[in-house]
Amino acid sequence: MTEHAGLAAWVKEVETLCTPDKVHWCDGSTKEYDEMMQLMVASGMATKLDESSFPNCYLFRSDPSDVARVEGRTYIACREEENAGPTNNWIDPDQLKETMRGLYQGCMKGRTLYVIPFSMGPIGSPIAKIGVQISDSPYVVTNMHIMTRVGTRVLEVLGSAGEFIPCLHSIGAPLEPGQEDVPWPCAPVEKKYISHFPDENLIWSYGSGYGGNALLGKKCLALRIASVMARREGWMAEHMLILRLTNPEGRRYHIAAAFPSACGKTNLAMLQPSIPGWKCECVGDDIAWMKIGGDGRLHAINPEAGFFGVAPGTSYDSNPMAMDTLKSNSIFTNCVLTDDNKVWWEGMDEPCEHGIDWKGREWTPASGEPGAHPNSRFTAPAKQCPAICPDWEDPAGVPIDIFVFGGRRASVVPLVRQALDWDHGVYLGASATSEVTAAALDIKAKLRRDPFAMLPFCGYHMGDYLQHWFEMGDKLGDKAPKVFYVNWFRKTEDGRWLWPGFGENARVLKWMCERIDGKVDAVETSIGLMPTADGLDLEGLDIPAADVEELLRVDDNAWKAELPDLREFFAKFGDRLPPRMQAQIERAEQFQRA
Ligand code: OXD
Ligand code: MN
Repeated sequence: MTEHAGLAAWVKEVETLCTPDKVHWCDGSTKEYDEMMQLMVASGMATKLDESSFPNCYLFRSDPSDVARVEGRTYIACREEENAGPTNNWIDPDQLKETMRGLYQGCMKGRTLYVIPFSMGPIGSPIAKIGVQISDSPYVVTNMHIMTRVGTRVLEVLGSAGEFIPCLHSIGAPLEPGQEDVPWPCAPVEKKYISHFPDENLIWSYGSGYGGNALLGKKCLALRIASVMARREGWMAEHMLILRLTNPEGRRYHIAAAFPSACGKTNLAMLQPSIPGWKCECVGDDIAWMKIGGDGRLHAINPEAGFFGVAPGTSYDSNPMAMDTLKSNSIFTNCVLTDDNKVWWEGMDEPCEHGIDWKGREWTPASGEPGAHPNSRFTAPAKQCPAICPDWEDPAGVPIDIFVFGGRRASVVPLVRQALDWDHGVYLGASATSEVTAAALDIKAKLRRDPFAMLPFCGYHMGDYLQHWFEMGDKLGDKAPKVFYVNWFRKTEDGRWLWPGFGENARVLKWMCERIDGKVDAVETSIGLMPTADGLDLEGLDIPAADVEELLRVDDNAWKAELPDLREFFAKFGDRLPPRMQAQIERAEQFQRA
């Protein structure tokens, strides 16, 4: 319970509206977690995995209609429609609340209302924020235990009058007396709403139990609502991993990097450098909150406490650190259950001959469908990562030296380039594109523009967001991080990867570090500063010189061909497109015309 009158009143109000059978205030303890898991095993929602291989791990299967974030049902309900901008769905907040109140009416009947006090960021950090989620899903409670800092300590910090962000969540599946429950209750898609009321720091989610729709600390609070707060208060909430790189002399560099989904963000966050003497440690894999510190530099914290990673493709080969993180105390959702009670997914090191697929059906490789859903996930405690940075919970955060943007592009975009200056860097972040699938080289129609990888996560007008980036640069002055753009995914015409990626990406990060220390020269081109022929450390890497040349080639004609589409994209922002962005587009056009 709480001494906070505002919180107590809100919980009471929700209780009256949603009419649960019981109310449970979460204390965040291991006992609570274990009891909740036992409850879910007993109800058939969870399967306990083999204790010797996956100690304290559980598998869940979602309803086949509830497997990912639903961007089409995600709303930014600010007062004025124009403040949501062209990249968000908008509904008038009063109208949306009326619709949702109708849905919430009696929606927790037959269920328990859980009150989950949580901190995004180390409890008490000046950069952290407190949220309180109400949910009727025990699955959500256990995931929140891993992904955030939950419990009584948070209520203590909140005290009797502290500020918190209310996050109301219901799976939208009331139980009538005598009605049998299903393993994954949820509402049909047309009744799902993931709603944000940024003018009052409020989140209402209804109908889904999955990931970012339901674990409201993550995308809803830490990105959509926080991005609005950050603009208001002069800081940054970004869809970025954070890592620390240490060179052989012991000098540390902190990198924050934004990539759209499916570009290997978690892999980069847990990179194990292939180059001798360099060490990489993970601070966070998805979200960075950054504030200007007393030293004038930008300091970043990871507001989360766990990883909610995409399982397929994760293996000892691609990401040994993630594999070692998830082997205990973790939750798996929509993976294959093997005959010996372990989990499996496509791309894991060993093949699986037989098991139960994510839909609960018998599965073999001959089934003709993936056994694990492509968006199947592991929820694992960050502190279990062998490569976790010892300072990952430092309340003051780590000082950021380098920003990296990127996307998945088979052609055109070189392996790495450095922005000419801050404004050019903002332009690079804003013009980020990625292929939705890398299956073919003919990619024109499949490109998704995803500025700063924030397209689904920016809680306000993207034009204003770009302006905020320019203004942060002005405040940071010469202490601003240097900006780079990478593309690990270049292919030859016949579809061969040009760059080995994974641990070898450290070579590219090393070049960035040497650039900021003034140790290596760069060649100025129309698209930015490129490595010289011998700029990248390729020692010990068996890569043909012609491939390196291709990876660093600037094809002015190809860049020129990209510009009309880019201009069209930015035109959507209308008069909210910052003049400084306009100037960058014109600069690019002039270069490409020359
Ligand atoms: C995520 C995403 O789940 O970006 O992190 O979609
Ligand atoms: Mn993400």
